[in-house]
Amino acid sequence: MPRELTQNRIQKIWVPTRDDKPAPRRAAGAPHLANPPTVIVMVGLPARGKTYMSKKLTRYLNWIGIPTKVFNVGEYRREAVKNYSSYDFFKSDNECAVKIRQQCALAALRDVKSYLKEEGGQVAVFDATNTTRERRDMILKFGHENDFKVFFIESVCDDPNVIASNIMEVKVSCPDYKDCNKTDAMLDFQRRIECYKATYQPLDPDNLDRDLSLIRVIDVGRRFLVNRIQDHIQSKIVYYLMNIHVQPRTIYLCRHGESTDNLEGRLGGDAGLSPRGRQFSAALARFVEEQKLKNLKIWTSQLCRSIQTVEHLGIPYEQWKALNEIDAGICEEMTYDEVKEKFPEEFALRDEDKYYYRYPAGESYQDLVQRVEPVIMELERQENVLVICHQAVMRCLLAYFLDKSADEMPYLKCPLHTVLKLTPVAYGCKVESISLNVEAVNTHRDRPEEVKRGPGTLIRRNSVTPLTSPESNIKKLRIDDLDEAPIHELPPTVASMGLCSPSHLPLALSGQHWLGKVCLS
Ligand code: ADP
Ligand code: FDP
Ligand code: F6P
Repeated sequence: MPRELTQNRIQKIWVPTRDDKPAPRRAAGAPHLANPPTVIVMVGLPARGKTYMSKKLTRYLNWIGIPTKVFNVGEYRREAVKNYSSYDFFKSDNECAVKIRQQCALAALRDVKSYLKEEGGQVAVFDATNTTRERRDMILKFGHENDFKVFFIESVCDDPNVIASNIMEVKVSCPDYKDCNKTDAMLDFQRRIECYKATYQPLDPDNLDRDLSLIRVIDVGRRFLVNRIQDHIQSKIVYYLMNIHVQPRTIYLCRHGESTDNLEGRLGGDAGLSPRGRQFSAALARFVEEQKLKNLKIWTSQLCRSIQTVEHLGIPYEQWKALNEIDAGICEEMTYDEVKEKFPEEFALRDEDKYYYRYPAGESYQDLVQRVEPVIMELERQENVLVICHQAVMRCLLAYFLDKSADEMPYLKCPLHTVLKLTPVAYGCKVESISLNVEAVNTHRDRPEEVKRGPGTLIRRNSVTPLTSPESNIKKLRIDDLDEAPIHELPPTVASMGLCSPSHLPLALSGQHWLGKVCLS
């Protein structure tokens, strides 16, 4: 018998009306979730862009609504070994250090497991070198035992200039080298890479690894080898990795100039610019000229106010329907006060959950993210681009670049007549806000104070790693056992790091070795 349906008031999706019958119990041994979680396993020598890809991919997956988190084994190791002394630690015959590294990997896998089984995560990125077949077999076994899909991403690059510039960009300033000058740090890191090379067994999709799901990213994305893609998420990951690049560039985001509807506080519509809106468009033309950018591309929406804004620039531009403002459905062209008066329940529902709230016959921020995803993908492919769009659309784009959660996105501040300049730096993005000094109305409405925010109905996290999370009660590797070890009993390399004897190592790193509170070195 088909069940009766009710429309969910926030998302306007039809769902079965609740009845009192208990949910069917899953028989023991029955197959688990229809779509089991995925562990992405990074593979490659140090300084091959694994952390860069892990973080960037995680940001993307979270933004499209797939809860994802990075587990960086380097951070677990730095937590366990406070005072890194030299590349000796990474020698394959340094038995004590090998054990520590193994335990750090196990500890990270334990966190992967609780993230995917208990915390609602869908994808975990296991960011370590994973350069030996033994390590990868261990991860495959872990995946099999827990019903997780496993997908490998290997970065292969032997260009010494690329490697040296990667080390210079991110490694010489990492906590391992806090008391070290850049030249010594560079040298030590290169020797560390040599240690890994001694035991590196690359993925072998033609033979030993032919049954694995994997992508090999070769020479910073010049070539790719893809094997056995299992599902939609994996194909999205492959598509994403094939579109990103590392060339320096700048992305500029702004809204159209002030419109006559903005002056009246009206939502949506297709009005033209106000006199101040036209002044902004002239100021934007001067600003673009001053930036002296090579091959700047300009994209607008298909709405009158954004096209009028760009027309002043006298530069060819591209119109994207995907950049049109959020469709406010039955509330189009009303002011917030009119919406509150005519549709008080809808107005309150939007305040309750602005990201998921869909206007009747219109869109939600969640819908917008789907609509602008092709714009993000194309932005990833391009170099310098200026995007002239709208308040809600700009918030969606900005949330992607700044790794903002679904909860924060609809309240990001994107004032009129202000350009945001985004420049890629290390693992993230620098943002500068440049006001072009043309007055405009304020169209931002803050989150109402009285709206209570309990835990959301769906997971809405941004991509933080457990050990760097700003949240207070996140797990942290407890290293008391290591610190209390009698240093004189240790092998020389380990003693110099103020470490443990093997017998003091928390061998399986069980749950009780993890405590609350974050401590960052
Ligand atoms: P790893 O995690 O492999 O030790 P990182 O991610 O910390 O290396 O290295 C960051 C650097 O790698 C950045 O300078 C970035 O530009 C560069 N990078 C990004 N993707 C790649 C790639 N596919 N191959 C080589 N280098 C890359
Ligand atoms: P990272 O450079 O990102 O800090 O250098 C390799 C390294 O990562 C070490 O920090 C870390 O101990 C190691 O990778 C983790 O991977 P393995 O367990 O594969 O050694
Ligand atoms: O008010 C300008 C505007 O771009 C409207 O067209 C649009 O409905 C609104 O901003 C989106 O902002 P919010 O989601 O905060 O209502």
